[in-house]
Amino acid sequence: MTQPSTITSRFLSHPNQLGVVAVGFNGGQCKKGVEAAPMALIESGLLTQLSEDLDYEVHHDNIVHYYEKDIPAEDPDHRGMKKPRAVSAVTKKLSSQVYDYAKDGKFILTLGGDHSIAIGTVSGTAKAIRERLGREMAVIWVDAHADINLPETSDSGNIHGMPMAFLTKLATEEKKDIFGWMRDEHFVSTQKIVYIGLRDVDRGEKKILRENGIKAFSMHDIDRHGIGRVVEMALAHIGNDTPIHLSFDVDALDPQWAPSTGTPVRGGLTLREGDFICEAVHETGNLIAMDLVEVNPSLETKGASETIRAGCSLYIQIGEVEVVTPPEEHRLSDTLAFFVIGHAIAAARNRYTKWPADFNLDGDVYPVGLPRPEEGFPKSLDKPLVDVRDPHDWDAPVSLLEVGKNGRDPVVAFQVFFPGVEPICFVDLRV
Ligand SMILES: [Mn+2]
Repeated sequence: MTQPSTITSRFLSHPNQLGVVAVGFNGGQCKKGVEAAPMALIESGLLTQLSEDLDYEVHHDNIVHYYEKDIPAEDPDHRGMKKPRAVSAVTKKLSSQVYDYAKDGKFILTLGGDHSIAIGTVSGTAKAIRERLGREMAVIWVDAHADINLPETSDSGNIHGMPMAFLTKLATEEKKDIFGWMRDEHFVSTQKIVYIGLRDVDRGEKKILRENGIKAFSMHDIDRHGIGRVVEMALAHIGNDTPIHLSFDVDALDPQWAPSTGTPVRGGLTLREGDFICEAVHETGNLIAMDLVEVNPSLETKGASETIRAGCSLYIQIGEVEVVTPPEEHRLSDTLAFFVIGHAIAAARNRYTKWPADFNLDGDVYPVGLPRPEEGFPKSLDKPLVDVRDPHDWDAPVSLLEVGKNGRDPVVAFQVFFPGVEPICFVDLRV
């Protein structure tokens, strides 16, 4: 049930225009297949969905870039880094591609590729934001890994484990053809980056995070506080007046949802938690760019389409959310719930066309979590029939999930979306 975004963007002059860069690059790691992800995402209808369902004006050159011409023939290891010149040349080019869209105030979507490409995407948006707004940008890095190894602390030498180090200037290199192209305008501050989803951090990386006071929320923190609170804390750390670049590594998700990725780690985010991060960050009005990386359709081919679908789901969250007034303490009070539900019932009675100006709540309403078995609750709530949302006099998004029959009585179920809590589902049996 996708909806055009109603979020007001703070930092984009053309928030409804998407600059899309498809980056078929795998040189930051050693497994083939990740270069095929952009095509797979596009073939699964991602761009069509963004333009037709979410009303974005998609700007895309209709090319998946493989950067063959930029990749040097000779590329020996340097300081232990594998394919340093290839990654450097590709990210340099990508940085300027991203910058070209971002300097016009478009929203940037990048389809990766392995995570080394973030050296290009983040540096491109950071430069554009500095020029356009004279501001520092923040980065939310959703990942199982911290990707902040220095060349010297990396065991593998794969640069997809180092992009954060180069982007924060913790790793530097003089050689022009090995990231020596990066300038002050391309970097981000260690105080403006936040991690979510970490669960496989190298010892050297832990030291780097600690010594630089970098904010990181691990899966442990998510278990302890819940995803809603973690995202709130992450956003609070960044501050409300800061443009955000969201770099999402699909390996942040548990392999159950996204098995087809180069370095899967068990114990990750649910797809719903991943979606929530994208929604909640978009909802701030501060999101200016998003990358999705490390989808590798050739690994775990059984799970490939699932992984691609998960990837599409993450992207389309930039349209899904609507602005709502967060209820006190992020908990839906009974009164408020009944108020919302009353509207939904009334709207349902009005053939789902609009909210009535006034309504009477005269049916009993029960949260789905407290079913009365004798009433025969509908088993499946996953088939949306109609979306009861009309913000004209009430701005809580309510989604009618299913209308069925319970004996002779119609059954209505709906979900209420508030930031910071899982969607709350209700069923009414006596509409
Ligand atoms: Mn990563």
